[in-house]
Amino acid sequence: MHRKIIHIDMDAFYASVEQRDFPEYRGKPLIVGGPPEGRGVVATASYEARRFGVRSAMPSRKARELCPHALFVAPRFEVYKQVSHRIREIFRRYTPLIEPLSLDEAYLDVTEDTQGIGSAIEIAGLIRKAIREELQLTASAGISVNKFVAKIASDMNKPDGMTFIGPSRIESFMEQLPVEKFFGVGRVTASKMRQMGLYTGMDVKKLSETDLVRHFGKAGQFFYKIVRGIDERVVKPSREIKSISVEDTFRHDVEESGALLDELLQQAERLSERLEKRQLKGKTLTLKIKFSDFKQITRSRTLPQAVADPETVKRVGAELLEGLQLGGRPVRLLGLGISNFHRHVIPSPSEALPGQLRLF
Ligand code: DCP
Ligand code: MG
Repeated sequence: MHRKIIHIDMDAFYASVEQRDFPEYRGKPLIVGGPPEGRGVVATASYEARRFGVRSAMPSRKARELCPHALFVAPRFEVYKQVSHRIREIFRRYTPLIEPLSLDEAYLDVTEDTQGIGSAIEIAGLIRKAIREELQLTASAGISVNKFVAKIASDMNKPDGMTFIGPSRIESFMEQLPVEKFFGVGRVTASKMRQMGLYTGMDVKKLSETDLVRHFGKAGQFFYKIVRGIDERVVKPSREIKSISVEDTFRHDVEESGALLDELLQQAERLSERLEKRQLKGKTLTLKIKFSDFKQITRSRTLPQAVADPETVKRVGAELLEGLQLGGRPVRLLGLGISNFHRHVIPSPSEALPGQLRLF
């Protein structure tokens, strides 16, 4: 049973966002990065500038030599981050298994077709369409049965393209692949490989696993497998924070309502601090209480607006506590949490259509 992995990578990401937001940059060689007068470097360049040889990480001074009429603009990271969140929301419509590699790039495991779309190629197409229509940006996609091949594939028809490499093509694809494209092969390893006469996957395939490990250490094991089209690395979803809470188990049970309120107000302070540190705001506040007999209750309130400030957290927390009418019942644990940070678009299990994809 093969997995279905999609790798999505935005085209000339920062530059495309700038060209989207400022029509006067469209169709022009645009460089996002440090100014050419200083010692800055190019973060990225529009495809119009790439024609002149301008590349990411190149000194801006050199970029201006190559393309004297290029426009230089400073990056707006906050905007790129927001766009990145919007892209991830689109991904989530099709799978919860998303592993972002950077703001503009992610692996998706769509083996389980939660929406009943039918094929991974179609899913990739729908994602690219949504990105184009909702964000006015283009993305390229690679589709295959593992991460390695999907990632290389997404680069093959850039910009605004899509490449599918199915199971039957993987081995021949890997055989012709230059070793420089291997995952984790830096310049040092690549030149060592060339010295050994290893230029393509086919060359590497002729070596035994023992030989590869002798020459390249642990990476040798990976090379042995990858030239045979085997990459078992799973798509690891980034753990998104769903809630933040603080709680305390008291050394002695607390019965007095004033003392309990004091504890709660302290917790509200701590909770608010943690939220602000992470720059999060949430709509739902939850109070949790465990009694001396270990029975536990929670009470939540959802506010019309997301909050993080200590005053609101204290006020709502105190109201929740008051509403409980504890009447001196001994409390062993008190906790306060906040959740509901932003709207999720993952379909609930009842809406999701279970089932497997037909083979691509
Ligand atoms: N980036 C950067 N410095 C680098 C490489 C990239 O600041 N050395 C930033 C700018 C890019 C973004 O990360 O827009 C995404 O990197 P990519 O390598 O995916 O490059 P692009 O998306 O710009 O272009 P491509 O169309 O080749 O994906
Ligand atoms: Mg990109």
